[in-house]
Amino acid sequence: MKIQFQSPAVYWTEALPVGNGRLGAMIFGGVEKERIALNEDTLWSGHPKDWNNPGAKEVLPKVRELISQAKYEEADRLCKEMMGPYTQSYLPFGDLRFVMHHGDVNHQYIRKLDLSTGIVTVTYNVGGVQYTRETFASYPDQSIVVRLTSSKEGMLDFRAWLDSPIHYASSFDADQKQYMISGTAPEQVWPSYYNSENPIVYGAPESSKALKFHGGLAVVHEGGTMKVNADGLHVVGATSATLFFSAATSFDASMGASHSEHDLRKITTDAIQAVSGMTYEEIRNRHLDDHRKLFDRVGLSLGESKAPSDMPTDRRIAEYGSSDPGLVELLFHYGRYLMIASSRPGTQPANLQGIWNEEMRAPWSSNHTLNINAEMNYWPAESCNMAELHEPLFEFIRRLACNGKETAETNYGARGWVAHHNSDLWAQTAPVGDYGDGDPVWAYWPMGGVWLTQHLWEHYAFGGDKAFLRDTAYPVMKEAALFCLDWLIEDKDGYLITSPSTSPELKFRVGDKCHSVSASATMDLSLIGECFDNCIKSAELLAIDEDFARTLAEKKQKLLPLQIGKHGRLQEWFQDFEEEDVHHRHVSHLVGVYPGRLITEQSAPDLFQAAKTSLEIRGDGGTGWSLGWKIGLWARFKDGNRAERLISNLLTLIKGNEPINERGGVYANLFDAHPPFQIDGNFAVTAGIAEMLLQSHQGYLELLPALPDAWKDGYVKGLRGRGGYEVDLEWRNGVFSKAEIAVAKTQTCIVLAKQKVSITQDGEEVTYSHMGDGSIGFHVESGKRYVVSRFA
Ligand code: FUC
Repeated sequence: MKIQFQSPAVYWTEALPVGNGRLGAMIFGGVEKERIALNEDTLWSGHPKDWNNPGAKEVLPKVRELISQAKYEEADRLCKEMMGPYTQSYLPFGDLRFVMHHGDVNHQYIRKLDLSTGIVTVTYNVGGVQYTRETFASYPDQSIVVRLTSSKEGMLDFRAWLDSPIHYASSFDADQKQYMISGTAPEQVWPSYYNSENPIVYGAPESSKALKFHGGLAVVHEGGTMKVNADGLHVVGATSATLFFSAATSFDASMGASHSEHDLRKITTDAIQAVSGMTYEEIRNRHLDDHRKLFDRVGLSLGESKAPSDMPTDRRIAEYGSSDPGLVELLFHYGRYLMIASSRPGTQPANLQGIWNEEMRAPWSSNHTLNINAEMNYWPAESCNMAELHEPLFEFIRRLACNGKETAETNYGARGWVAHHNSDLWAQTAPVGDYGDGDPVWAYWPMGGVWLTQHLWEHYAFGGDKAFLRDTAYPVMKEAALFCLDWLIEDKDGYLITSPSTSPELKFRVGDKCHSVSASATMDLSLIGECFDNCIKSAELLAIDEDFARTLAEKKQKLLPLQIGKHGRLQEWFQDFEEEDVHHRHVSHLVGVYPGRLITEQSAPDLFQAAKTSLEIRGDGGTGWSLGWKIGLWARFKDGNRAERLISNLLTLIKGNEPINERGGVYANLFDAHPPFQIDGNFAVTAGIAEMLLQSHQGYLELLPALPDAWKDGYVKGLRGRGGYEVDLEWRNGVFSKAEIAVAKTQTCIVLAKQKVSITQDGEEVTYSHMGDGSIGFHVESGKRYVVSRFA
């Protein structure tokens, strides 16, 4: 459960993350000079603005006409006129720094993050004195807490302060004993891939509509003295000291804008006063209780590891092999840890970097990228028992649905709501690309909203909360489906198609040229088909909207069928084009296999096989998130060894200064490396491992569907299955031995296990019947646990 090193971090991707959903910190662990890089999840550039493009409506029929005439080059060009502005950027908050007045020479240095406690500990010895620092982000107390102690009395001498790469002013308050920084965020930060002479634009602080931010730092010390001045907090001769950091911005979630009346200084000071009024033990225990309530829900054992327990994590990654399944366990738990740390009810959803970012112009603006990354972030939320941490995404979808209604109307004259490939704190819903700068192959993709609604359905499918389905999920799903109804057009054969359409980020070849937009990418049809299915089922469950559901069913029948192309692959576009890059990182056309459930072995065996062939040809390489997606896909194809190979590929150590490229892996701190750092791969591998051990997308629980040979003996505890199940599983010698299923709903439980089993409840035998397809069904009652054991 530990990520550990024997030296301080040099690169930010070697530092150790803590977070409470809103406040994030990366601990470098410098001995003399410490840097703790800080984030607050609402600190973004920009402000709400009109990003809709009424001109798109005029252009749309012309683009469609060009596509129908196979004039793709002209269509690409004209499609650029349908774009809007780039999104804004997620910003760093600043740094908490301190200088220890004991020099840099030290012994016995250890820096570690314990995932089970959410605490980063740095220990070292200077001149016979043992120094210890503990850092954590408290959710109950909304602050970052750093505890410093020395083993000998009175040996702590240090100065601590805050700074920021954003324009800021510092101040101090002698009465409150606080050091503070505040400022106003830039009004515009251009994406790092956009050439601009003036990429970071500040407004006049008095009139700027950009966000204000404020952070405060205070210290409580035992022994010694403390003074605060313009250089920071100075502690001399203390035996222990606790630093408290809290921060706020003027972002008002209910307005979706900056609220000039928020008293940031008061909000921050109140938080600091409340937390600093408690003993350290109390604060720490409150944090531990909160963290463990979430973290302890799931357990995993994949066999014995030969790696020495004190081995630094970067070495462990570099030397990873089959004798270290513990590293896979660590990677699995890390995804859960990072979600607990970056996504809590009431916070913003995890962005491309979760909540951790040190750059003013972060890669891809560290925004919400909807054509894979934002969804991927939440793949483990339900299966890995963190359903309530899914909430920030739902709230974000709700905001997108409001803004996206206007975009649908203004840009396309369509009903319902639409979101495209990128979004930000302001819930931008228009296509990006700066009105023609971007390439439509990535900038033009109107399926963002449709894909996101899958998460609303899945939350219901796992937990069975009908009120959520009725009040939160269905209204938003229905509006996304309405958009699809208006977006679909008939082709010459009477099939419903989408146009213009891209298969995210991958061009197709016609002759010696590559193009971006055509019609009916397989991904569009898969997402729309599944959105319609989910709406139809919801309407039935809620006993409403019968006519609407019937319309959707009719339209679904008329969707252009998915096709199998040359080489037996699932075709990616409406025609059997060659792709620009046969090993491209996106596997968009396979979305119906995973995370979707449109294409299964049962429902569409030929397409399922074709999808597998497509994945085979795409290969086992790719960016971090691409490897993560492929783990889940191979799990759905029931190939555990292949999924495990992809996990090994992901466990490639990437250096902190590696530029953006397509060779995925992990950094020393196990952050997923696209590279650069992108958190989606961390979440995908966690979800993928869960998918290897338990599947539930076909109406039954499938136990150990893709167990690799390398994981001989093991168990997993606390995974969730659709239908209100919580499942513990054990296996021996690669064979299922026992499952315990906790049930939240009285119903027939259907289980697919390859072995002959017996079932008991509280020691009593439970009768079951064979369902014909190898599965068994038995009656279960809400609140009870059932034990499924293999016959010896
Ligand atoms: C998509 C991907 C890139 C990157 C970016 C943030 O555009 O194609 O690889 O992950 O999002």
